[in-house]
Amino acid sequence: MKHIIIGTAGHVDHGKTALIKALTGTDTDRLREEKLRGISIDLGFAALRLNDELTLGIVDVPGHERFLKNMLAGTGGIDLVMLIIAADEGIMPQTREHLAMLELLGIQHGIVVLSKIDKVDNEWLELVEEDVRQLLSDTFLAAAPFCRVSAFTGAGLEELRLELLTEALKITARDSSAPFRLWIDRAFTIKGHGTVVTGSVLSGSAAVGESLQLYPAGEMVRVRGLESHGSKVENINAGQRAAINIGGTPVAALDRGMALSAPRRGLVSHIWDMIAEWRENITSGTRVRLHLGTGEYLGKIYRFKEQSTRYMRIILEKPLAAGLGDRAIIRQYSPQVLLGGVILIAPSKQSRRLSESRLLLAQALVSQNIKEMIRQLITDIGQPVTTEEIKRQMGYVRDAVVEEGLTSLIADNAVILEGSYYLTRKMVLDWTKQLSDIVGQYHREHPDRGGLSKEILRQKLVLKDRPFEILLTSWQKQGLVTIRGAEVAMQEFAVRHSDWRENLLEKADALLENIGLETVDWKILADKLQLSPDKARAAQEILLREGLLVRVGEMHVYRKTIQNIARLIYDHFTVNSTLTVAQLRDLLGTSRKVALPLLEHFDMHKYTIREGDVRRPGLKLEDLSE
Ligand SMILES: Nc1nc2c(ncn2[C@@H]2O[C@H](COP(=O)(O)OP(=O)(O)O)[C@@H](O)[C@H]2O)c(=O)[nH]1
Ligand SMILES: [Mg+2]
Repeated sequence: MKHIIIGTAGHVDHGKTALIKALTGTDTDRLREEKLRGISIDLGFAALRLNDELTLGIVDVPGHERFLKNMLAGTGGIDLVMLIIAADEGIMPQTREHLAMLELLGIQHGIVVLSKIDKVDNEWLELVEEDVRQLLSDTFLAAAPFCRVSAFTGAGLEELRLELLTEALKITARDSSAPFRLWIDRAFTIKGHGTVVTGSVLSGSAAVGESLQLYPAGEMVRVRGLESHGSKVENINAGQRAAINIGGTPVAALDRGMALSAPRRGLVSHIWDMIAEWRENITSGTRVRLHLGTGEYLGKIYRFKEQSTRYMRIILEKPLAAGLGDRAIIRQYSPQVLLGGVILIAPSKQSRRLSESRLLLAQALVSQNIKEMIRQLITDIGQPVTTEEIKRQMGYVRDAVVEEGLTSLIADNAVILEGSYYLTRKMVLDWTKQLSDIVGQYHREHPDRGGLSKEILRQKLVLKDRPFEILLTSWQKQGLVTIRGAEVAMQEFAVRHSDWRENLLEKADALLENIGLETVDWKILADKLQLSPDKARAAQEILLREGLLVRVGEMHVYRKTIQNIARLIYDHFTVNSTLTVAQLRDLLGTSRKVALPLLEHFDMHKYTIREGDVRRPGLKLEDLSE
């Protein structure tokens, strides 16, 4: 069973509603006010069963310019349009305006209907048709079939039915296996049943019992029941009109313009970047109305720095839930002149410039190159990203299409899969280069340290936790880095560093053996070990950390020297009961300036105990007896 949604379009009073009634028996003017005034105000709905295989959902729109907002709400979801022009009046302002909107919305199929032919003679009819063909000559309707009908006499209705069938068969049905999406056009309560919303199913399908996400708020709702054209059904599919019972959600919380969507699809934002096609001159800061799906959104449009008006940004007064590639109409706020049509790219980033990746994404979008869209989307996101997130940001494209694209990009080596994250090859190369720059510089500045803290590295690379861990593991596997505890070192450095360190520790004792009470600063190390100042400072840090050098006051004293002095003190106490600073000074043949911090060091390590001006033997000193 194929499902197609058709819409009417055309100037007010040109016989749209009468024609739908003649075709289907349904009067789509449901409102009392519509009946009273004899004019369509809001959308009307009807079904036309053409054969067992094909039922058309019909959306009848108002033609009056005051209700253009409603016309747009109805036209957003149609596959095929009937452009209706009254034979007696011919082309009128809304004939042109509707035609322009249909073009901007990217509608591709249509039938031209000359209505009320009972009111004119043949000669006149030829003239009008000539006019209309001229108007349509460079539009999507240039080669569309023409039908001449009268809703009153029934003339031409059979031919029209036939044309509808022929055209509907030509149209590729909307994708029922894509993610579900429906723009809400009405919401009401049915006593004892709860809240019902209606709309045209743009893509996907939904079944009773399923959960859908209500945008823009994002809450989950459950499908309690489904109807299409007044009959209960278990499923609804793309291209069908649907009434969905969503139970407890209060009607007051619902509005035309909201959407029901497969969970986690599309994005919600107040600010969107878009590709524009303008029919008027546009200035930055213009207050506008954006019409997308069944909704109308007020906002202002802005130019990007150094960009033409081909790409612009819109800042809306309320959040818009949309997907990559959604088409919308833009009208001036007041008077409500049609300004142009846009294709949404993505919610805006901070910068007032259009980034190169976003520009490339836009170009791929216009040329409908799915593979390139995916590649540029990943680049534009700028972080390693999961399939789930790519699908969400690709809008309402079928999962399999996204998966195919990714597989093919991987085969081309344009995209790389690390863990469950995708990133472009260029991103990997860029991050790897940044890694060696950042960690390399750290090693140069801190040759004594084993490596850079992981967390600092993550922040410098501007990566999220999970993706960072995954990249790091991959770098480790490639032998690029070594990870020790919470530190990362370039493998090269780590190897060199540890060899050098081992070597230093081995040689140190022999070199410092006779150093005595001299402070071992980096200059001595540079001299004795033939090191550059940087390396010598590094060596000093390592020796201090490993305990080969001991900080005593401002001196760095060799460990064995300290042990020798402790020995001297031990010997001293075998014949004396106290030790003074002056005595130690004389014992060592040094100055008071050196003896005092030495004694303090021994106090601290419990070799001596201070009592006023003298020291007595401490507990630790016992260890030296043997
Ligand atoms: N003579 C004639 N009048 C028609 C025909 N179709 C519609 N009308 C009249 O034209 C007026 C507008 O019709 P309607 O269907 O409401 O136009 P809409 O605004 O395009 O929906 C009404 O008064 C209709 O009775 C037709 O085929 N022949
Ligand atoms: Mg009407």
